[in-house]
Formats: sequence, structure tokens, C-alpha cells
Amino acid sequence: MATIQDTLAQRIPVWREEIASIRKGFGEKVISQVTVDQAYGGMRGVKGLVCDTSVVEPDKGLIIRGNPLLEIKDLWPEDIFFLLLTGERPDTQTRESIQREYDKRADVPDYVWDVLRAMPSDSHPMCMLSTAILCMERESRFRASYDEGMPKGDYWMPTLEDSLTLLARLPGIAAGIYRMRYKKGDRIAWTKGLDWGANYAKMLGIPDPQGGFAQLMRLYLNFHSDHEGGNVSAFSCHTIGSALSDAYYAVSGGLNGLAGPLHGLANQECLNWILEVMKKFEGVPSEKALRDFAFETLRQGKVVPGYGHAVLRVVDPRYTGFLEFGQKHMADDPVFQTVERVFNVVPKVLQEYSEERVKAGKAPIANCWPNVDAGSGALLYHYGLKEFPYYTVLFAVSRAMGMLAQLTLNRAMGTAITRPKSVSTQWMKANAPKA
Ligand code: HAX
Repeated sequence: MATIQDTLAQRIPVWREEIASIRKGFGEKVISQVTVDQAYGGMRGVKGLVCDTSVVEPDKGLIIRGNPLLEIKDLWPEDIFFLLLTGERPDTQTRESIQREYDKRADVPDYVWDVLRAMPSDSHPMCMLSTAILCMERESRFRASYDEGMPKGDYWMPTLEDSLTLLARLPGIAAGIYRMRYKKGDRIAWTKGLDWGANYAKMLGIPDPQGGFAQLMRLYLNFHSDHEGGNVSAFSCHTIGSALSDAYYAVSGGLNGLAGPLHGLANQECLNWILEVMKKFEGVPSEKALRDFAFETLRQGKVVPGYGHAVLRVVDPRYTGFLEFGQKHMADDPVFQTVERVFNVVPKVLQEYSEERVKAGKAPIANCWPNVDAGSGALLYHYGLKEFPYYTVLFAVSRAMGMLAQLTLNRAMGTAITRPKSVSTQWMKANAPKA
């Protein structure tokens, strides 16, 4: 059995040496250029950041430590966290050792519930989650060790400590928020010996006689764990952490980015859109009805949620994985059937609309295929989790794994404080024509 701590302690010196040698040998080489459009366009495609936990290939989707997602879809979240951090798949004993770490750390302090109870009852669940994480900052081992003068080479150790504590508590906090915010009754306690995904499913209190919901939660937590380094939540977490702010500050900040409608909130918006169209057409709409509805959405200047991506140029494998799960577990469910039908219609609609946009002198829609958010909501809905604003919290619990793995590795590699150069529009006017 290999613990996370021991495995990292072995790997880190090798990785440090590798990076030092790359920098020594090729530090001056140019790997990217920046155009004026990229500077105004969210730095899309600019290579200016290193992330080793995962990469997103435009034509393949998410690849975690060299493993295409659909090849590792059966791994449990504990395995995924180990893989993200160390690059290795854990054996059963190692997985169990992570579960025991979580068992030891899963108790959520009472003051967190006091803070959450003090918030207005209509607070968004993402705001509650972010606040709960932030208020635990006082417990950061990283901050305490830093204040005691810990040497730089050890920064990763208390960061990992903070990460494990935060991950152990997150399902309980997130489930507690669900039960508090939606008046579902008392909180349900963490069950020792049960895995992270099933524990979260159980603490939410969704009836699950066949265990299908727990299975979905493991898959969901696996699929949302990481998406390389440049997405809003990961990059925000990275930037905050680069100032040596601890894991509580960094993850809370990253999740505030995830809460945006163009990022993690899209999964709540997606299901809304699906239910709206079903309501309008009183059931599973025909393809013609869906086409009209999609165009109506676009003509109102809105986006079709769940479609498009900043990096991907193919169907998101996470969408494919959820679709397969739905086909196996709920093929007769009308909401799921609508999701399937949308997939037959919307890419063509977006393609046509994109052509119209180009004729009108606007940018094309770079990717007309579904992303992770296009299908996941229908699966949650099927099992009775019907409070849409909560969906991003599930995403957040999972994404914390990627953010914390990246943060720990950045501490280990001594990654520099983030500080790209900005220029003014005045500067652009003077310099772009000469470039
Ligand atoms: N519907 C309508 N228009 C769309 C669109 C969609 N689904 N996807 C992109 N476009 C539009 C953009 O709004 C943009 O229009 P403007 O130039 O008028 O602003 C134009 O097409 C070009 O955008 P792009 O280059 O294709 O895409 P971006 O990298 O700028 O944006 C987004 C990527 C994911 C934000 C975008 O595709 C979108 O808004 N999709 C719908 C919302 C969504 O599903 N978000 C979740 C993404 C996955 C994720 O991060 N989850 O957390």
C-alpha cells in the first residue's frame, strides 16, 4: 500500500528536477504568441500556464494524467484524487487508506453551521458553500506552518493536509447545505467505512433503494474533478494560491468563479431549458419543435446552455459518459429522452446560426457540440434531486479535487506568483499597427 504522502514525497524531487532541467535547457524558447484578439478575447489558446493533473485536447476532451476520461470512468473519486496528484492509479488498499483519512477528518465544526444558519434563507447554495469553506480558513495548517517559518520545500505538506481535511468535510457541508436550504430535515451524519461518493449520496438523503444514485454520484464526482489549468475556477484558484494564500482561500475563490452561468452554473440552466421546452410542448418535444425552440432562444440573444466550449471541438466525453449512464439506467424517462433528442437537433441549429453570425460579420460559434452540463442535470432529476440551483454545488465538491491537487503540486514545484502583463487600449492603438 502506498499513501498519498509517501508517493508524493518520492515523486516530487523527480518532478522538480525535470522542471529545472526543462527551464535550464529551453527557458528562452518561444512556445506561444499572443494576438490582439486573444488579449481582448479571454486569452483563449495562449499557452502561459503549466498544469500536470490533466489536459483537455480539443479533439479528445479530458485526459487525466495520460488517461482519456472514458477509459477511467469506473474509477472512484478517491482513485481520481490519487491519480490527479501522483500520476498513478491506487490499488484497493491505497483507496481504502484515503477513505480512512476522510473518516478521520469528516466532522464539520459547529461554527460552520452557525455561519450558514446566519445567512439569509434565500442565499444561493454556491454562496453558502463558498462561505462555509472560507470560514474554516482559521484551521489552515499551511497558514499556521507558514507563520512558524516552514521552509519553502515543505510548503506542499500542509497544503496536502488542508486538502485532505477540506475534501473530507466537503460532502458533509454540501449535503448539509442541501438539507438546510431546501428544508429536507436534519443533517445526516458521515458513515465511516463508506466511500466518498456514496457518503455524499447518503448524506443528501435522496432515497436510493437500488444504489443507482450512489453510482451516479461516483461517476459525477469523477467526471467533474478537473479540466486542466486555464478554466475560470482552476485558474482563479491557481492565481489566489500563487500568492501563498492557503487552500481555504484559494478553493473558496475558485468556486466563486464556478458559480458563473458561463461556467458551472450552466448545468442548472441546462435542465431549466429542457424542462421549459417540455412544458411548452407538453412532453418530449418533436425534433421540429426543439429546432424552433432553440432558434427562439438564440434570437432572444441567449445562449443554448450545455452547448459550446472554450477548448473542446468535439462532443465532450463527459457528456458521452453521462448519456451512456442514462441509456442504461433511465432510458424511458421523458426528461432524459428530451436530452437525447436535443443532441440530435441543437448542434445543427448552432451550426446554422453560426453561419448566419459569420454572414453578419460576427465570430462563429467555435464548437456546436454538447459539453458536460448538457446531460448531467437530467440524471440528477431522475433520482429526485430537483433543486436546480444546487447542481453547481455537486460540481463544486468534485472540482475541489482538481483545484486542490493543482494547488498542492504548485506548492511542491514552487510555482511563481501569477502576474501576466496587461496593456491599455491606448497602448494597443499605438503598438498593434506596428506589431
Ligand atoms: N449558444 C449560443 N451562442 C453561443 C454558444 C451557445 N451554446 N456557444 C458559443 N456561442 C457564441 C458566444 O456567445 C460568442 O458570441 P459573441 O461573440 O456574440 O459573444 C460566439 O459564439 C463565439 O464563442 P466561442 O468562441 O464559440 O465560445 P467561447 O469560448 O467564447 O465561450 C462558452 C465558451 C462555454 C462560454 C460558450 O460556448 C457558452 O456560453 N455556452 C453555453 C453555456 C455553457 O454551456 N457553459 C458551460 C461550459 C462548460 C463548463 O465550463 N462548465 O463548467
